[in-house]
Amino acid sequence: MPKRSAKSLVFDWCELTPTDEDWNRDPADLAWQVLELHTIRAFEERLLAFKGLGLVHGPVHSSIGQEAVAVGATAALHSGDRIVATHRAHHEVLAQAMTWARPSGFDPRTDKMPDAVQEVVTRTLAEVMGLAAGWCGGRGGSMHLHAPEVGVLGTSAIVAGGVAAATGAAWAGRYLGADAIVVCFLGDGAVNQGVFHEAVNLGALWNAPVLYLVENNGYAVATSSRDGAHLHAGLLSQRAAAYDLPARVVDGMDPVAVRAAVEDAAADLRRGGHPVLVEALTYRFLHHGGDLPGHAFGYRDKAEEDAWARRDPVAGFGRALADRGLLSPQEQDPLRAEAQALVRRAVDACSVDGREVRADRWPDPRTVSQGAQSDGRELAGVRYAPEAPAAPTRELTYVQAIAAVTARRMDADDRVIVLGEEVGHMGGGAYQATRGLAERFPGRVLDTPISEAGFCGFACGAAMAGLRPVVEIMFPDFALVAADQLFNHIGNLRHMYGGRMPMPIMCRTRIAIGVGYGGQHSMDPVGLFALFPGWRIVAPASAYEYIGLFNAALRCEDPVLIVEHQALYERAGLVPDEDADYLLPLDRARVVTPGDRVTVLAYSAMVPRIEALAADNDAVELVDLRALDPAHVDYATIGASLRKTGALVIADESTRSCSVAATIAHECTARFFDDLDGPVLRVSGADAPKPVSRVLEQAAIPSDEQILAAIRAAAQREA
Ligand SMILES: Cc1ncc(C[n+]2csc(CCOP(=O)(O)OP(=O)(O)O)c2C)c(N)n1
Ligand SMILES: [Mg+2]
Repeated sequence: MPKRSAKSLVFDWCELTPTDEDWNRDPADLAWQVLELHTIRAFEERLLAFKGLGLVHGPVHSSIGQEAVAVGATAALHSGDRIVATHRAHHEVLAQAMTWARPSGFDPRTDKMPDAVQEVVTRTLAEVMGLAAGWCGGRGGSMHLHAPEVGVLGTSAIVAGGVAAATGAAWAGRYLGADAIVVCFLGDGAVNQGVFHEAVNLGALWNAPVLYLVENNGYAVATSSRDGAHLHAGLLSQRAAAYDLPARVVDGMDPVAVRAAVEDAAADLRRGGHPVLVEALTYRFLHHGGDLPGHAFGYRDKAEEDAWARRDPVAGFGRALADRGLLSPQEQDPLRAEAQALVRRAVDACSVDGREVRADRWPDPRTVSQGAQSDGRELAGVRYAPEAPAAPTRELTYVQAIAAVTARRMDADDRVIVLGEEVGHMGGGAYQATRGLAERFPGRVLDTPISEAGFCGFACGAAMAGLRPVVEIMFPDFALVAADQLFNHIGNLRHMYGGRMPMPIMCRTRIAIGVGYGGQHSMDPVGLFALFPGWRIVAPASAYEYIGLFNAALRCEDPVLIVEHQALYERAGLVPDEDADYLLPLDRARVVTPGDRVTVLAYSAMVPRIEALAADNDAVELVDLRALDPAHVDYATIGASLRKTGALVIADESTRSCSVAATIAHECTARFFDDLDGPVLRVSGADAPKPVSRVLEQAAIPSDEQILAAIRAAAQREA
């Protein structure tokens, strides 16, 4: 039997209880907290009634019982501090928004309620009801709230979905010189999600000023967090030990305790300390959603609920204030009345007598798709470069162009950071695409742990906080590991949050088809990303195009996927000798070679390949699609070509069922039916993962003969 060492790990863990000093606050602040607690309670009660009357479309996850966590935590924040929260966040959004709207020194006992406070309550109610005046124009509803003007970065309905973004936003804030922190609220259920661990690790590694506030309300739907059913560790807060972060446990039914704990942790963060995990012990009074108690569903009993009800945070705070002689019941009554009036006025603004939605408050159905992508104003007026480099020129390989243009943009704009696996190591990554950047831009090239969901989500938060992250996904297949962050978040948020939030992330990835990497490293990601309307997609086929499209992409306020290809990396091409800032449009195809009998659409490495194959064939008009997201495929250029040729072949290497060519073929048939003399022909990869065996991999991508046969068939009008 091996001998065990006497060493043991020490973990900075403690419970925090408030002292008399923590109660010794400005009476106006205590009165404000009473007002907030009652406002949240009245708001939630009204929402549940509205749900019953059909005035709320979608779930209502009420925060009744948990108000003290929100009120205590936001009371500890400074102006400029922001929050990220979850599907259950009405209390946090209201508390944060009201706190931001509160004029300094405002005393709710004596001063007239400012319009700004009323407005945040009304906008929150309007959003939950799906109305135009809501924070997100009614698109987000209860679970997807975004109110940057009052310090709410965003809430996510994906359990743990916002933890990485909170971490990235906190890091970005410090990078940009702010003294602010981010409080990331999450539930007890969220600590079992992989992205929680990835994000907390990044926060710890890179010292992001983020406070992870776990609102342990005892349950994730019907699964208890206190009976060992989904948490093997006896203590939830033990999770912090794995990342060597301090953990604090506090009574979440007491706003004074929560405020003291958050203030303590925040002070540490502001001094440059590590992230902190605070676990607030609280209780969800009702079932997961709706107005029934949990015991109605059999997973807990009434005795347990009654015991917690005796610790009601709203009533309890009121009693404690009275017992301590700080605020008498007579002084609290008008505060409760004022809270109810705030909610009543919000109800009047959104409904007719609380019975039906005011018809003129709905958003215009014609705006349903607006804002899924930017309207392009950030690129308006740009003078694009010609399709070929102007002399004098020099030669650069494709991969050298990647490093050169990234360096150029980092030089010009401090907001540009680079992150990904090995981007700084080995001189510049496994393929030298980030060569020299780490040495030249210390602190801005972040070698990430292998945690795609964590670092993509981190980039999402950094972009929301004002940076322009360039993320390298080593192989496109790994995008699936980060799919929730890339698609549910990065690709969706702009639209879901009302269409006004820029999401300037660039994601670089390289197709590695043809080098024997097999079924988990050989993806063409275009078809996948094209499923999500927030993403723009470009595939530069030469060094010259790479620089021009990269420059445009970094000016664009949408997430842009730049698709590279292993087969292009060592290809040399001409680029301008001096101008490294030229732009090429993100929505235009390029006619590579003119022809008169058949249009061939291709992108990335298929472009030079088909160009060589059809070099002597005057019939072929080869068009490099270049822009591949459905909103920006250049149908004008394709249509002009088809009017000339009357026949269409689309060629790509993707697995056939994952290929964007299906969508493009459909669009071309619908738009240009009269110009087509025959069916659109597709040449694509086999409908199978790419195998490793050299002969099988070759069989899985279109052969020269297949491409030429399709061109011949189309040219001869034989399907
Ligand atoms: C990734 C993901 N899985 C499952 C769900 C469905 N779901 C919504 S809330 C929830 C429970 C979350 O529990 P917890 O994190 O403790 O938050 P609470 O509801 O208690 O506030 C579940 C399973 C989801 N929204 N997202
Ligand atoms: Mg919970």
